[in-house]
Amino acid sequence: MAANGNNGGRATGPRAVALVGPFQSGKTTLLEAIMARTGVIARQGSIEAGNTVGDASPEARHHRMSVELTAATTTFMGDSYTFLDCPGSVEFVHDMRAVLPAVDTAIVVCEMDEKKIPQLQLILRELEERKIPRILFLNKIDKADAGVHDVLKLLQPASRTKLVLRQIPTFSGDLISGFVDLALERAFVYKEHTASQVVPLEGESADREKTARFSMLETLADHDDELMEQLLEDIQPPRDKVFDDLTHELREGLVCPVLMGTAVRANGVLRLLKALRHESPGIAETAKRLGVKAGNDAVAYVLKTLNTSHGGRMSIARMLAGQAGDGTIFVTGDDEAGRVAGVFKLVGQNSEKRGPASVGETVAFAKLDKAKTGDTLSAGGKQPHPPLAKVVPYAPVLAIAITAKERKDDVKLGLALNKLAEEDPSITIVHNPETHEVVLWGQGEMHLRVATEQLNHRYGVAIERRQPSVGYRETIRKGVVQRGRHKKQSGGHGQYGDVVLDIKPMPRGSGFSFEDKITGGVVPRNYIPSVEEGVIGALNHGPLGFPVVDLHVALVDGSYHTVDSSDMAFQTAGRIGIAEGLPQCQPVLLEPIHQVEIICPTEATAKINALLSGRRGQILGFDTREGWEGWDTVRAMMPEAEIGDLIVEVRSATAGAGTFTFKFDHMAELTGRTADQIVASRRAAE
Ligand SMILES: Nc1nc2c(ncn2[C@@H]2O[C@H](COP(=O)(O)OP(=O)(O)OP(=O)(O)O)[C@@H](O)[C@H]2O)c(=O)[nH]1
Ligand SMILES: [Mg+2]
Repeated sequence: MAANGNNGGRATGPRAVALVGPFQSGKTTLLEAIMARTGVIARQGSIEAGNTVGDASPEARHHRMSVELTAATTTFMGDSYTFLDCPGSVEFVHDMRAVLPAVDTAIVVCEMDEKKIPQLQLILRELEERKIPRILFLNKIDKADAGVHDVLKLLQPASRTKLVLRQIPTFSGDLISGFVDLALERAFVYKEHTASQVVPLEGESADREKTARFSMLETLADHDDELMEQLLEDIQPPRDKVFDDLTHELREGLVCPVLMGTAVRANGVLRLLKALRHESPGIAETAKRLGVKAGNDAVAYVLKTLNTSHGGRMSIARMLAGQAGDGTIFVTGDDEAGRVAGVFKLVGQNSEKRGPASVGETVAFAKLDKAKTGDTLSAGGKQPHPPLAKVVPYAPVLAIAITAKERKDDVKLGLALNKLAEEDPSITIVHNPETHEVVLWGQGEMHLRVATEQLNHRYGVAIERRQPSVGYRETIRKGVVQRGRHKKQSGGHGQYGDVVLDIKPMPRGSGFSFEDKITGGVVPRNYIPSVEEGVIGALNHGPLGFPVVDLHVALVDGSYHTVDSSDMAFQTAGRIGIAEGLPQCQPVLLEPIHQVEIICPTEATAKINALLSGRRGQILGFDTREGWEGWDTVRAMMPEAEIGDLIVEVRSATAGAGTFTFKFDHMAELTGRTADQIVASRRAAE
């Protein structure tokens, strides 16, 4: 078929294949099975035993889940494959999203679990939008029952592309004991950790095979008129034609085939590898999809940059054109990314030094000190290659304030945080100048927990974490005219400043303004800026303990002393005027209110509404989410204090699929018990 660019044969060159799918569906176990099947490891390890190739970091082992990308290169029937095992948790989704642009195919590992369908839908969306050919691998068939017949009914709603069931299970009693491959028309029984055995296709299985094969062919015929005619005329299409169609339609993204198996026993793995070998596209198609241009000696895309614990930086990258090895100087945009000092083949955390990398290969380059996750690297040629993909991280949803446990680590912490954010752009670091807090923003509780663990394990900085402070303010409800007098006469040079301030509340959002209403020079010109400075200083800390906003202060009167007056003295007078005036102005607390937009599967909308109302949210409305069947968008106004851990509850109400964005809207008065508590705890902290 012309579509693959190499005359109908298999794709050539080293492949890159992403293992993606909902949380805990068995991706890392499947990687393990593939490594065992292709002879990289002698025996298949397990998540439970903590001895898998993937998830080898202390954080992943400890939490028994993937918390970052694992890359592993192997050979199958003479071809090289790098598998990129991505975390399934939505909190670590950026590691998956950054990998996808450069892969040839994604294997989407999923389960017969209704609860995981929205998550599956999110992942398939991403693949559909990036036009990445994808194969579903229905895992944990060992746990499935007869309900498995409804595979497509369960899974199809998650995919906008038509699914084609390539295999059907066969049973021994109630247990699934094997499968029929509908393209090969051959029956297999599963054998543990070894190739399935071919058995005669007969009896009830043969009948089911006929029906299932017919519906597979019908789906393929949607894009092949000749096949449609053959079906209508009851002609058996030749096997080669069926394979050609499967290949073509997978590569073009017209269909998404579904295979099945049991990763823990390596069942179904060989057929999956064969489907990859024969049907999935290769580097030629991927380079074309990405728009790789001629003109550079080498082009590569950085799937992930990481700083290893022994200090060096490793960049996992796929070669999309040319060749690169020791000494290659890569640029990214107009900046130098660094000079390659070591090319490594990766099998999880094992790295093996090797020669130069050529097109299609996925390797780790050492010492590209400025390469970041998602960068396009190029070498040679007149101009740097333009960026091949842009993966904008999702906005963070949860924050913690952190400090180094020991003061001496402050500088180290700053450096480590920068590295962390370069590895994982879905982390952001914000310095709050008002509270002097370092606030770490991320995608969820586990994401932030792992980030602090990494700061400790990899960078040697022990961390203390706190709730970040809410941006409370205060304002006044009525005005006052207040004198502020500063007078000190203790021998020698005295201090004298005297002002009268007219303090007035202003509408919400107007901030602060200062006005000079002095007539007749009762306060000399040159001291007026000092008065303003003193006023501003005092407003940083109002009677309730917070910065004061939305007020107008006019300097209306005062007096001075020819010898004792000074800038300092007038500053102090201004400060005293405010400090004594504000308590008489009925100060009131203001809290930030944000506009929040939550997206969730429709069945969770009622729960989300209740959740928001329970957190002092004011629902503005809800709608179906445009372009997303089965999803809603809920909009609400929410106090910042209630958004703090909102994500935790949104995720639990939506089986992990829901999320939100928020932006500041306005400040609102807060009174009553909640306000009293906030003020009391502020006082206690001072
Ligand atoms: N019964 C059964 N359990 C499986 C199978 N594959 C994986 N598991 C189990 O499912 C759990 C999750 O497996 P992982 O391989 O870590 O899943 P994952 O998709 O990599 O998880 P994340 O990367 O954290 O999303 C582990 O307890 C595995 O032992 C399978 O085929 N059958
Ligand atoms: Mg995993």
